[in-house]
Amino acid sequence: MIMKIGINCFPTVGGSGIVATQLAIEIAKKGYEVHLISYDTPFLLRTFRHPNITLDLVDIISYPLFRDIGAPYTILAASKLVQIVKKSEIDLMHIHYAIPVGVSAYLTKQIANIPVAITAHGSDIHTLGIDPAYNPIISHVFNNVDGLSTVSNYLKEEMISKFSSQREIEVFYNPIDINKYKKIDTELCDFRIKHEKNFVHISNFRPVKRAPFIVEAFAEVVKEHPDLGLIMVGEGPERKKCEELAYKLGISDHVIFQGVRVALTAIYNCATALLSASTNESFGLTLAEAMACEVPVIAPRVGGIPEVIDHNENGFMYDLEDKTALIDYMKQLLDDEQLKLKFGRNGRNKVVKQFESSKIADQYIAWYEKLLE
Ligand code: GMT
Repeated sequence: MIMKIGINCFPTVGGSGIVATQLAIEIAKKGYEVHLISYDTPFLLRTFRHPNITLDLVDIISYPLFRDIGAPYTILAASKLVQIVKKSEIDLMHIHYAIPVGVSAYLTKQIANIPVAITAHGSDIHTLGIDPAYNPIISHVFNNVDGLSTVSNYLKEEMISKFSSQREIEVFYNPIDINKYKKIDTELCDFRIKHEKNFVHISNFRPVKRAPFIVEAFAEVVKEHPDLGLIMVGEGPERKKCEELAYKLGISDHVIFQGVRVALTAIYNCATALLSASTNESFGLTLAEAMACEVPVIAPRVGGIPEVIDHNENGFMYDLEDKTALIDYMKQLLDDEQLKLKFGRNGRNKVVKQFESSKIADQYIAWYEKLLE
């Protein structure tokens, strides 16, 4: 049966929007009709078009009375979802990130009588979702939609414990496009012209990413490796703090801020390792993207990261506050090219086996079919 699927996501560069759009692309390639719904063009669709994907934008209608609270997005999104279900005869609506559009999806189910599935991604559970300001409503939504899924076993356990959900919850890991994220020749890479070896950090610089911790660790390593760079990709609240810290530590010449970038493959390929310092990470999309490029990864042993990194096989994990361990692992990978190559190969193999986007899309499709039975 060829289904018509509505997929709602955030359009921004954050993980849930990338995952939702990658899924939309994969199922469109498999012949399904996809309606992608967001309030702006999702990041991946800015450079990709497919005839089976229709983009529907939520109308953001403001009003002077809403000045202090913002436009009521939950209602605006619900109205758009209901319109699309009716106009395009959608079979199933799939929502990515539970807040606030999980509530819009719940309303859509009541109004348009359509099966609704929600995929929880991370902060919608472990940060916002547990807050009493959101928890009762999101719990109710979770208990009254047709399907729930999430991106790691870690987050599934959080959903069960924090939302007292008795529902079945599927786990689908983040899909990685292994044709886009792969090893490439970086002989001519600009970054390598500046510094022969580089570490890379990619994030939205929110406090949960603890980017300053990376700058501090790098400052120690660069003392022994003067021809070393740190490429910081992304934008967010702590970027300025990182720039100031790099200046204070006297390493500004070594730390390169790139802002938000579309083409990440070349940047990953310049890395001795991808560095993460997140205090929590339900999966860690960029870790898997780097692994697909045969780049080792170093990250804290938190959240769903142990489901992505196999310690000492494709990367290293360290205890959250253990900066000495992070520094030591960075040095090991700088000093041992064979170790770096081995971790890289193992990482790619793991991604191909477990996170390859077409395979993950098949898992979602099987789930949709089950929900529509
Ligand atoms: O930025 C987003 O869109 C969501 C973000 C979050 O804060 O929840 O990312 C989450 O979803 C990604 C895709 O499933 C995961 O790879 C990230 O690990 C996860 N982030 C966190 O848990 C902090």
